[in-house]
Amino acid sequence: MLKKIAEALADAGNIAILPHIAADGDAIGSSLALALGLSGAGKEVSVLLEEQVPQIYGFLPGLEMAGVYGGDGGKYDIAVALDCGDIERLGSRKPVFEKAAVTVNIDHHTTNTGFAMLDYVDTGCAAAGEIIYRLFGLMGIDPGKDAAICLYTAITSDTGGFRYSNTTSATHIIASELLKKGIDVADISRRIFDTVSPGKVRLMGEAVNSLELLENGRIALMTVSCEAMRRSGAADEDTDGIINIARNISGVEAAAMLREMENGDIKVNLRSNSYVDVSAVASKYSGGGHIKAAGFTVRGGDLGKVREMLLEDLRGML
Ligand SMILES: [Mn+2]
Repeated sequence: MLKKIAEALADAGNIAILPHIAADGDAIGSSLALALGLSGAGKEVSVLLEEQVPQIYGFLPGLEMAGVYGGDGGKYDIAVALDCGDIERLGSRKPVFEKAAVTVNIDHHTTNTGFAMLDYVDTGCAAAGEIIYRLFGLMGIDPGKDAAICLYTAITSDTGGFRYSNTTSATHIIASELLKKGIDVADISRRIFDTVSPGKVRLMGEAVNSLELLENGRIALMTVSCEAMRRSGAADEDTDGIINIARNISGVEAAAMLREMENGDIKVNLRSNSYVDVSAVASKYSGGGHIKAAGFTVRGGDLGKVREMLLEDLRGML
């Protein structure tokens, strides 16, 4: 299937690349890498985003090919959904995808619904970036330093710096190849993992203050209200990774962060450490993800009720 996708891309003239909403390092990194590789092969490529690129990814090469989708609705030979578990993850860009002559879905989420004409889902890959690296191999594209920076960012993001259980021997082999392109690993790592905005630090404080340890410390729950979000002055992207504060507490198996959105929705982030399958919990609420990292959104939910439902699900999985 990946070969089929490689052939379809080789035949296409103009290509749209669509990372998931609230794009993370893997979604943005793999999209920009693919854009760089394909434009180097003479294709006309646009990366259409749902929102502005988070500041921490502002250093990535290829951003000149990316922009926030404005609803103009161009028609593309191929639209590629990247790192998207289902079609709803395209948000307002769904029509762009559906109007394309050929639709492609490249992903690594276990909950992927297979929504394109050409679906390639490899749950054994730690990041969508690994799949893009392989796709380059099939297309005879040699990633230059710029694409290598993007792919390394994608892979290091989704593996938490090669620390999560999704990290495989292949992950390291690909990273090794990327390092041969002369990328500055220390610089990328510092930008991705060690740089925090003042708003994020304050938000961490809010999250820690809300922390509850339940079921003999096996469940950790954090709640961030609209009010707390406003007080901290944090941006949306600053919520990224905060769940790890709860997950990392010794004795915790399942961690959840409930966030009240301005529009009344409740956004839930889930993490587990060894045996709880949080993607199963997320799927129950039409969300998705991976076994140890997943999430879902309850439209117009009540924070207290969502908390109760979720706790019941998590208790049942301990
Ligand atoms: Mn990913």
